[in-house]
Amino acid sequence: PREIFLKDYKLPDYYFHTVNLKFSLGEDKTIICSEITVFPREEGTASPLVLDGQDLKLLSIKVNGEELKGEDFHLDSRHLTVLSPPRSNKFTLEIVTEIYPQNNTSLEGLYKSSGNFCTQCEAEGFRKITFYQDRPDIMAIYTCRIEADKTLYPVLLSNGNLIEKGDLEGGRHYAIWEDPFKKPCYLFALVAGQLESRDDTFITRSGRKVSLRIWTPVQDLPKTVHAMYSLKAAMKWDEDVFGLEYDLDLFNIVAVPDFNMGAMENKSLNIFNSKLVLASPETATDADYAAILGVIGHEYFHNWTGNRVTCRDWFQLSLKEGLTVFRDQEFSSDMGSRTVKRIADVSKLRTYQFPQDAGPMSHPVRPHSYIKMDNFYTVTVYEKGAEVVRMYKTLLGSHGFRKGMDLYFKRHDGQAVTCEDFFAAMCDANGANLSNFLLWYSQAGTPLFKVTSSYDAESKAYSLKFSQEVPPTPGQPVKEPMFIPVALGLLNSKGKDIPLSSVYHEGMLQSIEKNGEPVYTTVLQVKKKEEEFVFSDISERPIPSLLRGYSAPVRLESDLTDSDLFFLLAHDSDEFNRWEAGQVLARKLMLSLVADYQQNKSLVLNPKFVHGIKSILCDLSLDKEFIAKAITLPGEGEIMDMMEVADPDAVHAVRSFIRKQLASELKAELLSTVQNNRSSESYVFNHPNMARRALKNVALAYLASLEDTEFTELALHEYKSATNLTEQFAALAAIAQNPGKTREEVLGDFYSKWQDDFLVVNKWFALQAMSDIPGNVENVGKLLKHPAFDMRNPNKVYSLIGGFCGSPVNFHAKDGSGYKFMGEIVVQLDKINPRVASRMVSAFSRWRRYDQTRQSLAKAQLEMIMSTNGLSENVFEIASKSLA
Ligand code: BAL
Ligand code: ZN
Repeated sequence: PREIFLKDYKLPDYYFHTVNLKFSLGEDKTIICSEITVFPREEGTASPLVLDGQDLKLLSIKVNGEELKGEDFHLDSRHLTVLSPPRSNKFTLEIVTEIYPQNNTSLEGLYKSSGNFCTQCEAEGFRKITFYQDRPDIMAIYTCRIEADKTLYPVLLSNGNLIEKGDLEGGRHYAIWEDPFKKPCYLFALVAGQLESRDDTFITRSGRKVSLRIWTPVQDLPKTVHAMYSLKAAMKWDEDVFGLEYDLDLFNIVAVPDFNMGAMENKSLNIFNSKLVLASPETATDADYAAILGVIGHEYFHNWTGNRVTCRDWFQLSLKEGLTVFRDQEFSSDMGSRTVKRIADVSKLRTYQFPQDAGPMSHPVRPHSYIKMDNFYTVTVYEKGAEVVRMYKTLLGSHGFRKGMDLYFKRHDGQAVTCEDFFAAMCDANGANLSNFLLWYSQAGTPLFKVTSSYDAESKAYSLKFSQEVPPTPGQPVKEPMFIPVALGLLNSKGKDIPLSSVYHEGMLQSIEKNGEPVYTTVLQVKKKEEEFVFSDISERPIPSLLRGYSAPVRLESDLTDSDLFFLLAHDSDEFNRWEAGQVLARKLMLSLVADYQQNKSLVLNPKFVHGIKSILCDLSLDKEFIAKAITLPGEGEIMDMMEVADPDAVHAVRSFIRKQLASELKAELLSTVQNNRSSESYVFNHPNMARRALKNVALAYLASLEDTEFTELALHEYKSATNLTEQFAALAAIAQNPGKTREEVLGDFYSKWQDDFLVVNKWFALQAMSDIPGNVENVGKLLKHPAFDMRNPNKVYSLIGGFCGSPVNFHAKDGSGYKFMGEIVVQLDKINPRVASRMVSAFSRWRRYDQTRQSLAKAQLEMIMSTNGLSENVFEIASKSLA
């Protein structure tokens, strides 16, 4: 397989102006006629025109109406090359291809899902539809004519506006769509099938009426209410916050059950994985409702950040994804609780991105190379990329950030651009010099950021010394210091923020006042390997609240004592840092208990920690979802990530021990938390209700961990009396923690209740797959044969097989059973859907983090995968880099 490098980027020799596509959809084959107007970048060029194409049957190729002969072009398994295109300033290219969507299990290009036709072109799926320059800097105006059987496919959709439709002979019909905005081919979409729509309208701020349609099979239409609410909320929010208005008269969303990703932002025809559209209180949890809101927002926001302004090449993916994730995070924050959303996003970063950044697949936010672009739709490009965008906002302020965004659109609307263009717009709009900030795009690895403090009572000076180190990552042994924005406050002994007006830095006194007033949070700019800031006139030793709101994606190590941390947990005005203080304490505690466990010492829980958790649990002034987050221990993965040699058994034992201990000591408080947070009212999706349910569910899970009949009965009662899935599923999960008859009965009951709803059944698969019950691999093996399971459906694979990797004790079972199971699945899956298979093989990538026995068992599976005949490039890239 060939590796592609950012440094090799070249402008295309030819651009495309208009693209006229005609699809004739059939049961055995689909014929596509493509007519393209081509113009050379430099007039008179003699370069051949190289088109991408994969799994296509070429039926004919014409240039300016003349059929090309064999010697005029070259065809291989990946390219079609027109050897001597006309040396005119414009010519037409007509290509006819034949494809077989009904056999396309990769779910890239044109394929069938539940009998309907649909497409997925990002990143490089368009080349499975027709020969094309499949790269995002080729932007053209598209027209699309779709022809199909009218009974089987009554609905025919593509991008833009419907300009014509009609009936044809033989029970067929057609529709012609025209998209007035130029776009790269990855944003092309087509849908044909038996679908019905929920219709609504949105009046834009300039008074234009936009028709909104959400398409699903008829029986699912009642479950699209929340998706429509989310879409309208997103459209309004983008107008209010960024001044961005929708630009066409129609916006379509289609939900399909078979989809590799969450959703896709095709121009005016978003295609979604059903699980991110369909919701009802009985069949979707609060987490699903929140995910739908966020992802509907995300795809809609791409209309400006991605579609109107797109990426020059795929290395720039974070230009649109990091920015759009940041936008969807902000949207969800504004619609719910900002602190809780920030906690959730930072937890995700720590749980998934930090380990990626510390392993063999570590890559910068803008990767330098790839074998298969599909492998770079990662938490680094998305979530760390969003943190990079957030840092611009932290440094420039809300107003400055908005000015930067306005300039970005003004300069680049209709263009395919780079991360430097975004950076330049941010700097130029603000007259800012962000010197080495661009390193965030090019250097991989999570910076280790150390802070030490000292206070001199005599001079009333408080000093903070920062030092940073970016660890080596594959291909990048030596790193430069990063630009780290440190949002900071200082607390006095009463727990109040000290007003800050100036700071000494490099021998200069810098004012940090705003409009002549002191501030309570300032943003220090740390750019060197070592740097000191000194605050004067501080009348007592303060407690620093560092990296407020998590102002930079770094691993912070500070000299704060446990008592400082308890103090911050109780008093910090920055709610995020209150939570963070609790997490730092919990991480320290867990790591020290893990050491005890490994030395066969008996485990004892620090009473101060129990007391800290108790005071949070009982603090009625706090937001309930904040409490739920604050009393939840860091995940096992997060703790393993901090260990020299990851020990899944020890970490699991310790986390379970602390949970049980807390449950036992806080039994009464937890029980009243469950009792006081019941509600007989019908389901409402809003923050207070979600917060109430979240807290109740966390408390119930703690109690059920005690394996006490009283609490099993309580969980059973909650299961039976629940009127929504959020509470019912949480009760099921609480019961399912403990092996036994009740577990089996309730799991059976749940399946029989929901067997006809595939999305709920996926949750049932995932719950069992993620279980920590010893030897669970056998159970998961049985579930693979369950009639509801299907390896061709990505959601089912992510639930059952992805879910299994979510249980460190079982995936990393010392006998190698988890690895063997996964190795075999990856090989099987790769033949069906390489993109999904490569996500699964990623579970192995950090095998070197474990002990010798586990290392050799995992390595053997990776080698077995590598030796498989016909391995996809997707899996090859991950497996080979993991072994390197
Ligand atoms: N562009 C792929 C799906 C998404 O991130 O929106
Ligand atoms: Zn996106």
